[in-house]
Amino acid sequence: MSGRFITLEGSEGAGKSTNLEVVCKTLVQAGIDVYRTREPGGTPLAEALRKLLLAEWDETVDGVAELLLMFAARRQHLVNEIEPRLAAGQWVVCDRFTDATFAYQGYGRGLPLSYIEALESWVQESRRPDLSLYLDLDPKIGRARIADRVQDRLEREELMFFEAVRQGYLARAREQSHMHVIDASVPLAEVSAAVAGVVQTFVASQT
Ligand code: Z5A
Repeated sequence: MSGRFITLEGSEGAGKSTNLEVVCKTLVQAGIDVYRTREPGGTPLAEALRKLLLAEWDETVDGVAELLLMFAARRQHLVNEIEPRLAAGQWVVCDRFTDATFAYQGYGRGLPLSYIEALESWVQESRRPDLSLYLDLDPKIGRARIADRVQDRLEREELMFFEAVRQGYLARAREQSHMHVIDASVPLAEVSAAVAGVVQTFVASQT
């Protein structure tokens, strides 16, 4: 049997890194062989593209150029890591995937969603996440949580950008059945319990 593809999404400060551990631990406890990875990144070339994407430049970074770099990294990651592992029966847990592209480049940057849909079909063929957990948080609260962190090019965007990103995720969650919204404004233990619950229900539905 092929593996399952699970992704975790959220705005900055929503607790993504912390809860990725919870997703992996819940799967391991269920006896599942898990591979953890992230986007942009996940292979040497894709990690190099991540560095370029998050770096500051002495020029405006064009939104379409940013979008194409995201998908170039994604293609490399899919072909060299994600697809072979899923085919071998391993479950892949990925920190962000294409729902992030719809939210950040689509709703945040204002690029036409049709560009992203076309790239999604070309680059990913039929691959889509089987389950995606979106940690939802008011960006003002998220910003406060990561105030002491050195910020990269994307994290330095205005609050308005992150409000649009959040609306993008919520719009997608209304349309896409693979997405589950989790309230990330409550204490971490409660968020993690909700994350573990969704993962356990998903595992039970697959066996
Ligand atoms: N990006 C894109 O634009 N397009 C794409 O297609 C893709 C990505 C795939 C890098 O991603 C950037 O790439 C990202 C989107 C863009 N840019 N932004 N902004 P990333 O995933 O590496 O970036 P990140 O959002 O900064 O990830 P992160 O650090 O893993 O997320 P986090 O949610 O901030 O994680 P955290 O470290 O677990 O939590 C932050 C702090 O909050 C920490 O001190 C926790 O202890 C605290 N926390 C967490 N939960 C709680 C609760 N419930 N209560 C109180 N405090 C909490």
